[in-house]
Amino acid sequence: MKFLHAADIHLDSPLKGLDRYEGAPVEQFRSATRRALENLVASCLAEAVDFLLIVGDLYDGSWKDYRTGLFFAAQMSRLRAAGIPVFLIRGNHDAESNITRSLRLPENVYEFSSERPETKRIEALGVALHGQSFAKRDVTDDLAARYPDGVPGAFNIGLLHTCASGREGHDSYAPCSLETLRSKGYDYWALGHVHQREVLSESPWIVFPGNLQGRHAKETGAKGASLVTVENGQVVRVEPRPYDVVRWAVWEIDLSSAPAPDQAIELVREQLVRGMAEADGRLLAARLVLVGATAAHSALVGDPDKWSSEIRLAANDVGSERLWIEKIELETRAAIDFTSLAERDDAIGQLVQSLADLRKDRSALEALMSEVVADLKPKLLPELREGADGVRLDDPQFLAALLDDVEQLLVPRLLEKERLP
Ligand SMILES: [Mn+2]
Repeated sequence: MKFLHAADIHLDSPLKGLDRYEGAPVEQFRSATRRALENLVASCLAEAVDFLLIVGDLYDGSWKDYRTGLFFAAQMSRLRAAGIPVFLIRGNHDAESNITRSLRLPENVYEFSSERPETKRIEALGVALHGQSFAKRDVTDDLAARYPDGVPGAFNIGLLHTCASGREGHDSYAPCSLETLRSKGYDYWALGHVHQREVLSESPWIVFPGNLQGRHAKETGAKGASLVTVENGQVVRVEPRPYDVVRWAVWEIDLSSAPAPDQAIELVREQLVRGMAEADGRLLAARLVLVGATAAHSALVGDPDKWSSEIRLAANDVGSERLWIEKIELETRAAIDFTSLAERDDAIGQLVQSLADLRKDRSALEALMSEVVADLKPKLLPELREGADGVRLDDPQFLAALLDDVEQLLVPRLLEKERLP
C-alpha cells in the first residue's frame, strides 16, 4: 500500500517579493501553487497511490472567486477517474468560518467534520483514518487529546493540523504533545501547519511534510509531499517528493577573498552557477547575503545601485530567465583592523576610539539619540519609520548599529584619502 501525505497547499496564495522588479516572471509566480498541485496529482497517478491525504490549509483563505474551488475540483476529478480517494481536513487558513464560498466536491473527496474527531475506514485496505477539521481559525485547544484510540488490527492514520509542541514562525494552533500522539496507538500521524518538512518520530511515524510550494524567501529549499509505503501493516519508507515549481533560496556569499568589486561579482556569479545546478531546472528566486571583511567593501557600499545592478546582470546571464534575485543584503565589512587603528595617536585613531566608546556608553548614546531624534525625526517620511527595516531613531540598539555602519563607511574612506599623495 502507498499513499501521499500533503499539507499546506495554500492554493492561489500570492508568492511574495518579486513583482517589484521589472521583467520578473510574475505570471509563473502567481500560478506556482496550482502547478505544484498538478504535480502532486500527476505523482498520485504515476505512483498509483491508494489514497491522498491533504492535512489542512488547502486554501490560503476565502476564495477571491469560484475559480480557486473549480481548479481544485478539476484536479480531484483526475484522481476520481483513477479510483483514488482523497481525505482532507481544514486548517487555520481554510477553517469553516474563514471560507465563505464553497462548491460541491467530486465524490472521491472526503472532508472530515469540524465538530468532533471522526473515523473513516477503507475496508479493502484495512485502514482507519482519524481526523478533525478546524471550525474556526484560532483553535487553541488540544484537538489530538479527543482523537479515538486506534482500531485494533487496522493500519491507523491520524490527520491533524497542529503546531505540535510549538514551532518558530507558526501560530500555536491545536498544540499537542508527542506523548499524546503516541498514546493513541496509531501507525502514522499525518500532520500539517508547519511549512518546514520535519519527521518528529519514526515509531510511530509523526510527520510534517512541509508546504507544497514555497511562497516567500523564508520558505526555502525543496517543497512537496511525503510518499509513504506500507508493507505487511508496517511503514517501510517515508520519502520526500518535490512538487514545487519555483524554489526559494537564501545564499550567504563570503567576499573576504575579493580584492575589489569586480572579483566580488565573480564570487557571486560562481554561487549563482552552483545554485542553478541544484534547482533542477526550476525557476529560482534567490536572496543574496553578502558577507565577509573585504577590501571591496567600501566600493560596494559606496555605490550599492551600481553593484546590485551588476549582480542582477550576472543573474540574467547565468540564469537565462530561470533565476531571479529577490533581494541583496550587503553585510560586508571593511578589511581593517579597527583595534590597532584605535590606538593610533591621530584624528583617525580618535574617531575610531570615540565611536567605540559611544557604542558602549548607554547614557552618551541616549544623549546623542535625543539630539538626533529632535533634529531628524520630523524630517523622516512615515514610510521610512515603519516595518522591520524602518529607521527607529528612538531605539538605542538601532542607533548603535547605525554607528557601526558609519564606521564601516567612513573609516575606509579616510584611510584611502590618507594614502593619496
Ligand atoms: Mn496552518
